[in-house]
Amino acid sequence: MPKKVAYEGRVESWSVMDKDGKTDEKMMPKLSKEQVKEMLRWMVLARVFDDKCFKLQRQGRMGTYAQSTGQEACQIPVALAMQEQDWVFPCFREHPIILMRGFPMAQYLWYWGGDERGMKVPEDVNVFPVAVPVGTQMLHAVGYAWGSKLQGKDVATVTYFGDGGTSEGDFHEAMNFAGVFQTPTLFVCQNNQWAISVPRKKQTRAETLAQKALAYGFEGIQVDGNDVFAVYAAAKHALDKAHAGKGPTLLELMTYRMGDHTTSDDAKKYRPPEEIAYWRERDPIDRLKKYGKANGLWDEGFEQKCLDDAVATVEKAVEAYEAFPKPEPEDMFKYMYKEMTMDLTEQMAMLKRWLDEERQE
Ligand SMILES: Cc1ncc(C[n+]2csc(CCOP(=O)(O)OP(=O)(O)O)c2C)c(N)n1
Ligand SMILES: [Mg+2]
Repeated sequence: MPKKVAYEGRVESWSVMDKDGKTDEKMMPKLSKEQVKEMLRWMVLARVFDDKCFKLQRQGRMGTYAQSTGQEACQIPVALAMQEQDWVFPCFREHPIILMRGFPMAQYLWYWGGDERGMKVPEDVNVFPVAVPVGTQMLHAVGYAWGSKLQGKDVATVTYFGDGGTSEGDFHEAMNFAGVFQTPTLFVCQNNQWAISVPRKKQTRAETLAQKALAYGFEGIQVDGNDVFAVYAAAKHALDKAHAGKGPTLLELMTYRMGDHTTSDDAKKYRPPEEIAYWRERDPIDRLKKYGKANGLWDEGFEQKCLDDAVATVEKAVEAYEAFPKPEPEDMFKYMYKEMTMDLTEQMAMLKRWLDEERQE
């Protein structure tokens, strides 16, 4: 007799630490005290960096900037779980992981200052350039992982994207390819609830984003993205699998974009204050601090030292960034391709004429 069997399509949801910093010992990943402190230091540095960039933009010292505040726990533990030879394929809100993976801070600021030369990634930094077009980087990550696999190299790739990014064709193509070819890829979806002014519920009718992995034949896990321990445990699990030749994983990290979409946005126009208050209570740094205090890893002295060191590092990088050579307006045409196309040549000539006229007036 044929039977009807309901397809549940449910995914696991992982959390280790509650909003008051209490952990579930059964779920707690193995981490040394020094590793926990390292995560705290990096999260504080990322927050200080973010705050400084916002101010630099407001002072006219930097270009449009996308803040990462509130999403630090989606990134710092992943960097810690990665092996040295692994690669990150970011979108545009991944400052914490990009910096922790060794991208020089002053050079990174150079890029956000509007100069593409900043994205000439140093040879020894396994990070792909920032991808502003939503979704493209996922395909790059899968392609790189597949190439490495064919070459017999033990390399995993980690790609970041947002809840909005899951509506792009690139996401589905990358996920399908990764599933079919079992590439060592970790897909990290930072579900920060909004894609500019579009809420998560308008991206998909599906209950979770994590379950999308099931359709492509691999594991998807929903994770509390403001809980460093849950993110570390899930990333380690996925990366261990990738390195063991067991294919890709999708993590949906539940988090919140605490700031505006970018410095060109005003989120007050579309987000209720209660929602922000709810997430502020779940701030990933505060939660880890509470854990640290209760477990003898955090006190006022340590907090002050973390802050002082972070401010000094960021100020030094800003000074170096502002001393870099400024681009000429023509550079934006020259930089695009190895050889300029006819269109670009014409456009550059037009701009030159216009600038010459301006200078004469
Ligand atoms: C292909 C493409 N379409 C549209 C945009 C404009 N845009 C930039 S960010 C963004 C929303 C992205 O939302 P999400 O993926 O959730 O990432 P988040 O900004 O929340 O981190 C859009 C529509 C773009 N950069 N690229
Ligand atoms: Mg989003």
